[in-house]
Amino acid sequence: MPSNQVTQAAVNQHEPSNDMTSSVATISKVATIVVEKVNALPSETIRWPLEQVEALFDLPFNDLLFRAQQVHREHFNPNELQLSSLLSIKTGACPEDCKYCPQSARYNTGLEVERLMRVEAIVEAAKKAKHSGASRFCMGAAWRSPKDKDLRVVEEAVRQVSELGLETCATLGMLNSEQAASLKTAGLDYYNHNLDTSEDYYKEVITTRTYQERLDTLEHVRSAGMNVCSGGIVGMGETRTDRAGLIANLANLPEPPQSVPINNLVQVPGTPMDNVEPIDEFEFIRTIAVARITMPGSYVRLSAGREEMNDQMQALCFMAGANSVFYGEELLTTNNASVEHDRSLMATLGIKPQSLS
Ligand code: SAM
Ligand code: DTB
Ligand code: SF4
Repeated sequence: MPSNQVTQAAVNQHEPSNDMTSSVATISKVATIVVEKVNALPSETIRWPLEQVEALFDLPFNDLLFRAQQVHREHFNPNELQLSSLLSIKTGACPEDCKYCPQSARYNTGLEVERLMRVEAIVEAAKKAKHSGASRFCMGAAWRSPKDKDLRVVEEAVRQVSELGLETCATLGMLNSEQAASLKTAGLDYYNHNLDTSEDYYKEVITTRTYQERLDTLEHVRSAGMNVCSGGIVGMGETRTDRAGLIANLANLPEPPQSVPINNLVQVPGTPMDNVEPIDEFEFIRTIAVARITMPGSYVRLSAGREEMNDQMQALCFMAGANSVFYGEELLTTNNASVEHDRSLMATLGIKPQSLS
């Protein structure tokens, strides 16, 4: 409510008085009401207060899944899955210290470092992904942020992959507004940049870039007119409140991300997060369901960690509202569920890959 309406409403509650003392008291009381009302106005719209997201997590499992499935059916065909293929176009030797990541130069994970791939090799991989049935091709680079000369190479790859009739996505680290605009001009459809976890837990996971820097990159991507792909990782030793905080932060962005990857930590020997207590499977499914309910129009992607999940677990994630997966034998540096297995699982469940219209 605009503050002038608040003022009028407040004034109307008070009769004018001839008594001077009482007038001053009245004016001061009105002023107090106005200030209180104005302070109560949110600076931006909070669609999902943390407590409400936590309350969803606390629902009985069947009630939560039923609600998620209802929301899912209102917005999507429940028997369709969006398939995105990933390619690591620049691997390892990353200066950042993300404790989950095998590509950080700070941890000894035995990973083979690879320089930025040539455009022709990237396009070859995209052709294979298309042939396997993917509709989107995501290019990932182990950078803190891209250098301009490297960005030109990625932009050429984006142009050529788009010409194959695939949607394009890239995840290259932090972007400034000029870099976002030039990727948009090259035809990039989606930019992936994850919040990863709650703002509170974030400092336990990454110290070399701030949460605010992540939000700034998302703002640059949104302002450039690209679709935002942003989600996080669970199973890093965070609490349920942290998971609720991550989902609330995503759902309360100026626009919910068009795509929300929910990764289950892939534990890689040599990273500080190897051997953390894995997340309970029902809690993982709950996280998917809460993402679905709070971001009804977004694609929720069952992301890393699928290779370790059995078919029943994946089916429950689809029931909870996941409608996208990473498809192809590899994620960036670790294995994914096999294409053959995914095809057979989709056939068993009567799920069809979403085609580009
Ligand atoms: N370097 C860029 C950046 O961090 O923005 C882009 C690539 S980075 C590997 C993309 C995302 O992969 C991370 O934000 C994180 O959410 C996810 N990721 C990395 N390692 C993972 C792991 N071991 N398990 C699950 N997800 C992981
Ligand atoms: C996302 O949220 N998950 C993908 C993608 N965005 C780039 C990456 C998963 C990486 C898993 C570990 C690896 O293979 O290196
Ligand atoms: Fe680097 Fe990205 Fe891995 Fe962090 S997640 S270490 S920024 S590649």
